[in-house]
Amino acid sequence: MNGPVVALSGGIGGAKLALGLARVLPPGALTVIANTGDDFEHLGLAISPDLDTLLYTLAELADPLQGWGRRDETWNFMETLRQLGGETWFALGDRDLALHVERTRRLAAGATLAEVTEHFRAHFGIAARILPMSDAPVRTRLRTAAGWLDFQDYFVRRRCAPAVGEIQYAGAATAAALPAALAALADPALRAIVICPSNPLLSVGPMLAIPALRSALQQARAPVIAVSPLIGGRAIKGPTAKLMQELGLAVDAAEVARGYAELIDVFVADEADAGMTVPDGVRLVTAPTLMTTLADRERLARAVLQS
Ligand code: FO1
Repeated sequence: MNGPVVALSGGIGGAKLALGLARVLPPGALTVIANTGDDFEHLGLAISPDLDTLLYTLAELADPLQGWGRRDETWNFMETLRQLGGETWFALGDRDLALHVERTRRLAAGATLAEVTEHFRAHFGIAARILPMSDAPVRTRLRTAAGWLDFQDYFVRRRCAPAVGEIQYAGAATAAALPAALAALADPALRAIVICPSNPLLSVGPMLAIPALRSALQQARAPVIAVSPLIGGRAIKGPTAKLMQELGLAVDAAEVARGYAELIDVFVADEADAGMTVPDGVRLVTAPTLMTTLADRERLARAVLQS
């Protein structure tokens, strides 16, 4: 049956399925709620990596290899910054930089993060809605032997090397969920809610740590469908498996499903994990979840919507 779909997504992996969903659904049927726990201020700029990855991916402007940033990029700013002795551990392409400068200007002028994102979505001609999980700051932080680290310091600067003992979503407990996100989740015509295959701990966790978002999923009449970010116990990209191991969690899809237990109706896992167990009340669906090509993204999106 038809009807709107809401997807919860972080950066690269989630954005791939978001694109697949956007391409198989009628224009305007998809709303993506994005993680903002990776956001930070850098070089005086307000940077929202997962919102930007979703904008570029849904605009089909994303760098196909990196997954983040733009494919049509030049690097004069970074090269000159390096020559000037500036901080260059976080790569900002020239075109990407313009978006951060404009977001920073609009925020300083009093716009909300949702308003700025809406402006960029319209500019890129993206049919799907892209909503930050909140306009209030939520910051993922990680406790390591080197002390508590901000997200991008851990993820980019230190390349996820430090062992993590604890993850904190600072601000999530008091952050107001974006009203438009709650409205989308409460839509009686909703066909499905999809938790994209983003890192459960780093990208989905911050969203589910916002009380109103979590309860919106619990109360949703539409089926909640989570897609596994692991295949055969391995992450396609990023530190999911390493983090789960460091936090003493089983490193497999069953653990991910357990983490979502009271929120989801369906768990979509790769055929490699067909024998896995899922919590009571959760239905297991298996499908190829590796998304290398655009056709893969669309195929998985169809499998999710038909699950
Ligand atoms: N990730 C990296 O691994 N290295 C980078 O230099 C980097 C720069 C960057 C710039 C803008 C942006 O929106 C994202 C960027 N990312 C970079 C990715 C980002 O750190 C991650 O995609 C998310 O925070 C995790 O999903």
